[in-house]
Amino acid sequence: MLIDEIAVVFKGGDGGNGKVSFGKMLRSGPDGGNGGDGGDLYLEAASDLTLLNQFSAKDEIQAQNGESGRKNKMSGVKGSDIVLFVPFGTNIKDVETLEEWNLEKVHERILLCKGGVRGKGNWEFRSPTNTTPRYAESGERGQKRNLFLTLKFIADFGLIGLPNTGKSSLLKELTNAKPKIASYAFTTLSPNLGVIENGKIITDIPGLIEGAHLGKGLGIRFLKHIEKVRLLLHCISSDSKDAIKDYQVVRNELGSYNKLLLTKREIILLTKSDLLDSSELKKKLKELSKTTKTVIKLSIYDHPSLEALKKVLI
Ligand SMILES: Nc1nc2c(ncn2[C@@H]2O[C@H](COP(=O)(O)OP(=O)(O)OP(=O)(O)O)[C@@H](O)[C@H]2O)c(=O)[nH]1
Ligand SMILES: [Mg+2]
Repeated sequence: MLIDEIAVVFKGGDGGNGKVSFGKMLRSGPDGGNGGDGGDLYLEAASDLTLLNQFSAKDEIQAQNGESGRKNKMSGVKGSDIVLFVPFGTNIKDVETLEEWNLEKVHERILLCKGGVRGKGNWEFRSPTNTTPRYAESGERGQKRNLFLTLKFIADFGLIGLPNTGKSSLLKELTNAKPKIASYAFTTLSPNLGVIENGKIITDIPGLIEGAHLGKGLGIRFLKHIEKVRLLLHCISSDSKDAIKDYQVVRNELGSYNKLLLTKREIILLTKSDLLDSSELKKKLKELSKTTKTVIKLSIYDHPSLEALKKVLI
């Protein structure tokens, strides 16, 4: 499961309260210490695109609170800062203030929620006119933000197409990913990610069917993922009865969801080429050349064809 959009609540730690106390000896005066400052909450970009998944089961994440002040003028310990890692390319929006941040590069870090300032203990409030202050400050609350995190980019290459066209099989052959593969439709329920040799990321988008933009099959959730891919690898199976029709069905879904998807760069992959003899293959390739897109035939059982594709991608 790849989460690419999620609402979260993040918070800085609360400042610790100041202490009210007095020394044991008669007239030894106030000795309540200050609280500790609350910890700050930072976000840092990292290269793992699945990092937003960590927030799915959590209501609120916060940095550590500062401790309260103690007797003998001892300050409470400062709360620890927390650094949360999110994928690079994450857009962060505060849904109340509408402030916005973009973490574009790995290791880029922002301070998102400041910890609350500590409260002063009663020792700090002593004065010649008030030698026995019986009050102390409360620590400030840590800064709390309601946020919406969106991953703007998922992969360099997205394998798309009708169900069962061999998308996941290709991902498995080209990368170290281990997607589920089976001879029925909708084997893949959410995109898997893999890395090809040059560090580029490739993903298998779950199969699209006619009406996907209206919610049929796995619906628009994955059309949304396609928006976040740079180049489309449109898989059409060699055993298709009508390759052009298969192509058009998927293109129609893309266009009905968002016209801009049709302007994305695209290469057609004629998959499972081992199922046809060479004259049948030629015929299929000729049909598909009507699309004016680059068409590459391949099979997971034909190693050189996979190497050739890798070269094109790199
Ligand atoms: N003969 C042959 N079969 C293949 C090839 N590639 C994949 N298959 C088979 O085709 C079936 C579907 O493969 P998947 O990789 O699961 O297809 P998919 O497009 O990811 O399917 P969905 O996730 O359901 O959309 C499996 O039984 C594969 O073993 C190929 O190059 N040649
Ligand atoms: Mg699949």
